[in-house]
Amino acid sequence: GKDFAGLELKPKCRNVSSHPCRESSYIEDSPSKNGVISLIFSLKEEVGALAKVLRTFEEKGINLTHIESRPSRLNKDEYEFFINLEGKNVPALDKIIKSLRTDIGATVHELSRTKKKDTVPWFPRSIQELDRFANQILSYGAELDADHPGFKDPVYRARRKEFADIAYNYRHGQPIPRVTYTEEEKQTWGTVFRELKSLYPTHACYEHNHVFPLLEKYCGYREDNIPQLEDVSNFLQSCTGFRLRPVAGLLSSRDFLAGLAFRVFHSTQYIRHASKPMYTPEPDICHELLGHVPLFADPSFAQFSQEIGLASLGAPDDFIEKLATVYWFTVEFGLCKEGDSIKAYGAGLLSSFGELQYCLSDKPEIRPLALEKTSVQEYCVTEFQPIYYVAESFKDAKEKLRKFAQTIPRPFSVRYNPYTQRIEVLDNA
Ligand code: HBI
Ligand code: NLE
Ligand code: FE
Repeated sequence: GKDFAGLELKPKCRNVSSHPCRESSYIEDSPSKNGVISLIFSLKEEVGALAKVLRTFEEKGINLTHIESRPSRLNKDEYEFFINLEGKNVPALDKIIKSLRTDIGATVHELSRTKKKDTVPWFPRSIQELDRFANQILSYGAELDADHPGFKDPVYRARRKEFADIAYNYRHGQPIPRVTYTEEEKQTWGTVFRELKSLYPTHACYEHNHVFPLLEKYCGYREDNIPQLEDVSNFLQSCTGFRLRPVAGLLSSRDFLAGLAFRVFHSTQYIRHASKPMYTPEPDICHELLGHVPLFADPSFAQFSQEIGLASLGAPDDFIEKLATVYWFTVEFGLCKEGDSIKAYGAGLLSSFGELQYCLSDKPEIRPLALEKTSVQEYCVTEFQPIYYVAESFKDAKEKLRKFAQTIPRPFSVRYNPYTQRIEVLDNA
């Protein structure tokens, strides 16, 4: 089961987890779900007539999931059969229907037929529906749990449970509960803050350096103070409409990306273990506040982030995985050009004073952002990245993302209505 103490690390290689609502179609009350095909056919009453028909299905390897019979009302010497079958092998089915009609002389009515690709995974339509994600925290492999510096520390585990409870109980619209951080936690923050602040002027992108002083001025960003999510969320709302909501741990990529469509960023509130301030594979409050928040205050970057989220809504699993990879190599670990130099804008870099130095050294490989390739690049989530992708600008990254999003096989398009805070679905079918 789940470890609500939250000592769960990212899986080594991330993938899309199943969603409780995954099985339901977005077209509610659709008569036929998940590629189920229903047929009625009628046959003259005759020994072995039905067996002959069934053999045809058997030969083509089609699985029947339901069968009923009744005497025909129209033709007294006929029987009608109502069947459901799994719509996997559609070409074979077309042949069968033809053969039933011509070789056996059956009358066949197709009651319904939906192709599997028409079934769209559930996604939230209103900002309040993000409350449904609260209990969908991923649990991880035992090997990673055992690696975690806090794994054997009962005080740390108990503390993580307190943070998890805040997130589980949170509902959209409430103020984010304020936390009194311990002396040890403040010390950890202080170390991370001090080290990073000395690197930002040379290593962080322009936008990050532009916003940082505002966070110091308005949100209590200081070496001796861990800012409160509520204050930061209010600040972000006034800049770009982005808001934070507390989360107990890692969400599935699908859920996490869906939040971005509403300009909602799921933020952890706990801090990394004191023994390893330089780098942690998990998101923590340092990562969210120092890495992500400054960029969500930038309008162009905020829009880029939201568009990844919009592209993800109702997308098939393989596409979610690609978008999560794009997110990884941009929002988390992106580099960008600035004149003749290269700077970091990825939050995973801007929150790790180990990796921030490493990423601009001559050790890693650097490639231009190209989403067909970037979206399928494998990566490891527990070590410094061996490869980084460089964007020309946020505007350029956004244009590339838009082109890429057009390749999603979706029978509809979406847009966000900020007045109602709802997703509007435009049917393209
Ligand atoms: N969940 N809480 C949280 N924070 C993240 O940064 C996060 C996540 N779930 C998935 C995820 N990141 C990545 O898979 C992205 O690639 C989407
Ligand atoms: N490695 C980052 C850090 O130490 O802050 C966190 C990355 C979270 C994806
Ligand atoms: Fe992150």
